[in-house]
Parts: sequence; structure tokens; C-alpha cells
Amino acid sequence: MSDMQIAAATPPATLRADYRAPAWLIPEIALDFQLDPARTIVRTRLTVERNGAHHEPLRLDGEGLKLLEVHVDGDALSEGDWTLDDAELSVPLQGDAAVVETLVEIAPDKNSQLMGLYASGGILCTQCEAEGFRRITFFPDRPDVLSRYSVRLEADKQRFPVLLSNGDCIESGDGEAGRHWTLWQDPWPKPCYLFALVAGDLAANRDSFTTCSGKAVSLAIWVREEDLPKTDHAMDALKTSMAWDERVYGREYDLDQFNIVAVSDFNFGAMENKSLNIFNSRYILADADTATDADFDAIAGVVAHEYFHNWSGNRVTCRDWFQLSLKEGFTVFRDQQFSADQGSEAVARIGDVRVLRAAQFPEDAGPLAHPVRPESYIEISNFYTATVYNKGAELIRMMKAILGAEDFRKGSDLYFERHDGEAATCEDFATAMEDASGTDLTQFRRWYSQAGTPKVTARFDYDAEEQSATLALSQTVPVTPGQPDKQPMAIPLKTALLGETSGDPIVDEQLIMLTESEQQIRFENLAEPPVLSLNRGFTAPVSIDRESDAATLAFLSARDDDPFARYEAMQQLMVDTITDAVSGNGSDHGPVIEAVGKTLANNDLDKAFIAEAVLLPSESFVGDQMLIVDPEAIHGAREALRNDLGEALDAEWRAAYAGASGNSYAYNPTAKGLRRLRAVSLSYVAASGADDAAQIAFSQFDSADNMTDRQAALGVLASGEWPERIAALDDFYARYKDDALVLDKWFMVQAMSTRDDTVDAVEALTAHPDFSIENPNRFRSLIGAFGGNQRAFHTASGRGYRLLADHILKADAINPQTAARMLPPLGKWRRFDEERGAMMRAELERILAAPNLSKDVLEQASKSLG
Ligand code: B3K
Ligand code: ZN
Repeated sequence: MSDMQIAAATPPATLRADYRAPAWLIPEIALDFQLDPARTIVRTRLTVERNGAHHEPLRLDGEGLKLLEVHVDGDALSEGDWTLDDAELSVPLQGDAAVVETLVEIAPDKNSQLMGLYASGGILCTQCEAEGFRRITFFPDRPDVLSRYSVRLEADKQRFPVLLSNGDCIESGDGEAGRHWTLWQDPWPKPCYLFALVAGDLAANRDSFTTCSGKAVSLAIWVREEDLPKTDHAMDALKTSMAWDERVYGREYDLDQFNIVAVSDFNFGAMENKSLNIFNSRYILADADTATDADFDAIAGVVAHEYFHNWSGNRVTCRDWFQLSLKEGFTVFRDQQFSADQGSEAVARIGDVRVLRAAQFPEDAGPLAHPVRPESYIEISNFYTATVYNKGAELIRMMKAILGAEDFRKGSDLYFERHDGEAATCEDFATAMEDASGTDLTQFRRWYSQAGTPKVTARFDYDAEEQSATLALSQTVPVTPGQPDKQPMAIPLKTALLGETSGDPIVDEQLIMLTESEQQIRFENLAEPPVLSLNRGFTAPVSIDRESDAATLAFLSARDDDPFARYEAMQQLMVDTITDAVSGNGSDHGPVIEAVGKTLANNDLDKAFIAEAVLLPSESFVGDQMLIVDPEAIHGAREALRNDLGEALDAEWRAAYAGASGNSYAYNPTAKGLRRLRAVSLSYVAASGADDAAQIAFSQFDSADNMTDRQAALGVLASGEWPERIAALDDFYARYKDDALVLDKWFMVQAMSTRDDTVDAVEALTAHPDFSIENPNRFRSLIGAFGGNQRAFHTASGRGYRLLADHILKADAINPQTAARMLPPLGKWRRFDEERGAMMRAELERILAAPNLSKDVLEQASKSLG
């Protein structure tokens, strides 16, 4: 396809600069649902008010709705009194206020996109964010139109004994012909993306929470009856989150009920609908036998995230979708703080930064790069990205670092107070922070508008005679699509100096603000040669280029008093060692082996931290550091280092393994740390090629009393050549084939395997009877995980690319949102050799040439080629 053809086929973009206030406001909405999977009738009564002086008709978004009737102030309109196309119903209105009623028909059981009202395993549920409400009824589907909702649900009582919506249930009763109904009222005005309903045969885990002002809130987590025993962890997390938000942000819950429903078919993690959160079941259901520690942690994190949205998102919402990070960046930051408070702060920070580097840095460096507050979009669903979420969270974290904890809290209080009940902007958030603290954030705001990961170069020189040192910092922000010229950013860098001989801090931690392109900082009165500790705690989401030799990195990895900086130094040492080998410079594994050995032997460190610190960076992270990625060479170099680490420290790994074994299962930070170290040690024993490795792994697999140990062993076995591999995979399948969430793991572990034949295995698995494109979890477990397996996906024949493109095309016809999310690995074509790059481009072109492509995939594929 030529550029012109692509441009002609691309739908118009929505621009941030084009924002206009809504022409009509809708203070009240009453919805009446006659629910049925095949044919649901929705009657909608809107109280509308003209907003300002204008002559525009009332424009209501609507997609895939069968319009049956329109009434204005009680009078039925006839066709010709309104206009309708495939996106909009337009009704001219004379006065400044009216009551407009519509009657539409929809078919939830035909809704495979999982946006709007759809059926999942016999449950009817909704997903409206961002633009799904228009698939339920005609309405101005934009976040700055806030209404009070009254919702009546009626359905067959036997099939759908539970009928839920937002707010409080104020009435219920039986209807005719075996039907029943409930009536819900939500006193808090909300945008339509926060509307939700659920109808199904569900059982509840019930509990209650008393808020700081003494109000009792009824809590319920609704699932299929057989899943009830797996809901206690999510309930604990909910109560902990409610208390945490009161304590840390002064935010109290504001209704009498809070409901969570888990469904099996869901496009992402969960949704914060007002008082009726709907969750992907993988972020609710857990017990020791079926969920890993990482699953448990993710559940707590997502439950907290959705709960926190009640204030950061619901009470204060977004003016338009360009402001998405206003609620998502802030809420991710809040859930990260929450998770850090539940265990080791350093380990939590390592996890946050890993996610940022695995998902956001590559996005920022590729064709889909966009600012935290984007300027334009074709399909907003494509902007629920790591940039908006995770880089957005880093912006909030930086503001906190710059203002200090106390002023940050004042700023957050002011923001909530000032904008309660409003649809606000990112600018409003920054202004509240400024007003509460007196800090000028003018330059800092560039973080919202400039895309690309800033690169900070640091040169540190010590003058022994003068007992002084100079830190010369410079910054550049890379060119990104549509942004050729960049201004310097305001970059907060926590910095300290350690004594090279004593290992003690000799200059206390300080926050350096790098605001110019180049800046110099001098340190005086240094009694001993200093070692620089920079960007401690990862205060700024930047990449740092600093000439550090292996000895300095090894020193920092052992002595830095900031645990994140220790981790970081070790990572840098490992990356340098691997990239040296890849670029043929010869590579000495000695320093890594010594540093890892020291960390393992350090009894002052907690096990969870040790486990993270001794892990090698992923193959894709190493690839991201190189101009042209050679996936085979990276794999080879990384495996060689793993092998040497395994062999050289064989006794240490076995000791760590043994030390972490033999405890019966408990879920707490110490027990989790031990299991993590056990998993990492096992992987190194296996990497050494020891004869007994497969036996040890199989025995762990077989005798495990929890999924963390079992899955870790399966992961090791699935990447090897040993006969135990098939036995373990078969056993796992037989044991868990009826548990969809665990079966997802079985698919994923094979898609992530480092074996040579992973493409064949994944291809074969796409024909497995349990594989499904319709179920997003299953689709992501196989196809998504495969796209993230650098070596397998980039297999030289190009089969990986074809496989991914085939599945994107198949999925696009069913669920465009989920299909489009799989595309980014193909967009990395500039970073690979010519042959690979050409094959990747060819697949993108093949996707673009396909008929009836969704906006979602069209936008991602055309931008990826650009
Ligand atoms: N706000 C939702 C995400 C909706 C995604 C729509 N494509 C979940 C969350 O971030 O909490
Ligand atoms: Zn969110």
C-alpha cells in the first residue's frame, strides 16, 4: 500500500485542540432494560438542557442500535423529524429544555467486541469505557456530560436471579411471566462511561466496611457459585484499600453499597463503574492451588486501582479522552503506593520500573510513541497505553518528589475539593499542585506534552587534590512521530555520593533538578574518593548514559544504601556484559558472577530483594539497548551468562534453594520472598545444565502445595530438552483443564519457552481445542505471550510474524480492541536487520490491505509502518 492509499483509508482523527463544551447537558437519565440475551429493549428518558446560546440540534451517539421510537416531551416523532446515520441520531429541539425518549433494540449475545452490553458465560454485563455506552442507547457519549442515573432492570428471574446497577437498589419486585425487576438510583452525577449493569446467576461473598465517619458499607463480590471459595483474597484487598485511601489520601467511600462482579470474557483487567466494578475473573479469583504470588499481588493491585478510581476518576472525572492520564496516571500511582505499603517498597519499585521498561520505554521509542496527554487519536481504545498509564504514574511520582510528601497531599486535597463533581483536565491537576505548594510547574508540564524517553548523560569527575567532584549532566529528548523538536525537561534526580573506601554515604541524598540541556553540579570537601549514586529510587523515568566500569557497578550493587540503586547497578553490569558479548567485544563473566555471589551471601538483604537483584535482564530489554537487535546473539549471550552463573555458583544456588524450601504455604511477604528465591535458584540450577536439574524441577512441580512453586517448575521444564517436560505439561493440563485461568498459564508457559521449536509449538497450540480467539484471556495467553518472546517471535524464517498477523486479522473480525493490542511487536521493524524488517513490514502491509479492517487495527498498523 502506498502512503496515499493508507491516508485515504484512514478515518479522520479527533484532535485535542478541537475540544468544545457539550451543546446540550443531560442532568437526568432514566433507563429501563427489558433484558434478554437475544433481544434486549432499552427505553431511555433524557432530561436535556441547552448549554449556552446556540441553534444546534441534540446530537446523540449511537452504534449498532435498532431505533424503534423517538419521543420529545411525550410526543412520538415520525421519521423525518430526526436524522439518523450509522453513528448519530440528531433531533432538532425548539426550547432550551426537553424530555427526549428513545426506544432501541440490541442483541447482547451477538456482541463479540465485548463493548456495550454483552453476554459472558451466561451473565449479561456491560463495558462502556471509553465509547461503549453508544452501543447500548443513544446518548452524548463523552465524559464531560454528567447525569444522575435511575435504572430499572427486568429479566427472567430463573436465568437472571441477580440484577445489579450503579448506586443503591431502592426497590425490587416480581413481574409477569416469571420475570422480576430491580430499580437503582445513583445520586452522584456521572459520565456514561461509568454506567454498568449485570444480570446473572451469581453468588456473593458478602462483607462490610465501616468508614472513618462511621458509615457502614455493604460489600459484595459476585461470582459463579463454584468460584466463591476463591474470593476471600479480593475481599481482603478491597477492605484494605478502603482503609488505605482514608488514611493516605483522606478519601472516604460515598455510597451504602459496593459491588464487584467477575466475568470470564473481558477486554482488559477491570472497570471502575460507579459502585459496580466489573472485573476480568483473573483479577478476582485466587487460591493457593490455582494462583501464583504474582497473581495474588496483581489481584490486590487491581482491586485497589479500581476502588481508588471512585475518587480519582469518578468523583473527579476527565473532561475529554485526551485527559485520560488524569485519572489513569494518578490511579496507577495510587495503586503502586498501596502495593508498596503491603510489602517491600524496593521490590515494588523494581516491579514498577520493570513494567515501565518492558512496555513503556519501547512504546516511547517506536512508531506508536505519543505524549502522556496525546494530541490526536483515531480510535481512543488504542490510547489505553503504558504511556498514559505507567509513564503517567511516573509524572505524579515526580511531582511528589519535587513537592515533598506533605505538599503533595495538600495538592491532592485541593484537587479533589476544587474539582469534585467535575470533568477536569491534566492542567487542572498540575495547577492544584502548584497552588497548594507554591511550586512553579511550568517547565514540568512538558512531561505531559513531549513524547519520548529523555536521555540523560552523566559525567562524574573527581579532583583528588581539590577534594571536589563535578557532575556534568546533559539531556536530550528523542524525536518522536510528529515532534521533531524538543525542549529540555524538568528532571528530578535523587543523587548521593558514597565513599569509595568506606562505602558510607559522604554526601547525603539530594534532589537535583536538571532543567537545562547541560548543567554542572559541584561537590566540595570530599574526604575520600566518591562514587556517584544517581536517579536513586528511579525518581525520573529516563534512560541514563554514564560511563561506569564494571568495578564501579559492582561496588554500587554491593554498597549503595538505596536498594533500587543497588538493583540498578547490577542490572547495568549484566546488560553491559551481555551487550559486550553480542557486539563481539569479548565478555568477562567474572564481575557479574562475583556481584551475584555477594548479593546471594548478604544476610542483611531480604530474600525477595535478593531474588530480583540476581535475575538477568530480559532478552527484549537487552535488545532495547541496541540499535539493531540480533535476537539469536542476545539469546546466546544471555544463556551463556546464565549457564556460567549457574555453574560457578552451583553450591550457592542449591543452598538458597534448600533454604527457601520446606515451608508450608502461607501468603505473606516473607513467604513470598522465599518462594521467589526458590524459583530463581531453580532456574539457575537448570541453566547450569546439571544432570539432576530436571529431576529437582519435576519433583518440585509434582509435590508443590501451591501454584507459585508449581508454575515456576513448569516454566523451567518447558524451556528444556528433558523428558520431564512433556510429562509435566501433560500432567498440568490433565489437572487443570477445567479451570480456564490455570489453563491460560499452560498456554502461556509454552508460548514463553526459550526452546528452538517454540514457533512450531505455538502454531500447533493455535489448533488446540482449548484455544480461543473469542476469549481475550486465552488469546493473550498464547498470542500475546508469543509476541513478547523475542527470540521465538523473531525467528529468522519470519513464521512468527506471519502467525501474529494471521491472528490479528482473525481476531479483528471478532474483537478489534483485543486484536489491535497485539500489534506493537510488528511495529519494531526498524530495529531489526533488513530481512527481518522487510518481513515485518510486509505483514503490516498485508494487515492494512485486508478488507473491513477496524479503526483500531487500521490506526495501529498504519502508524506502525510510518
Ligand atoms: N478504566 C478502565 C480501562 C478501560 C479501558 C477501555 N479500553 C480500567 C482501569 O484503568 O481501571
Ligand atoms: Zn484505571
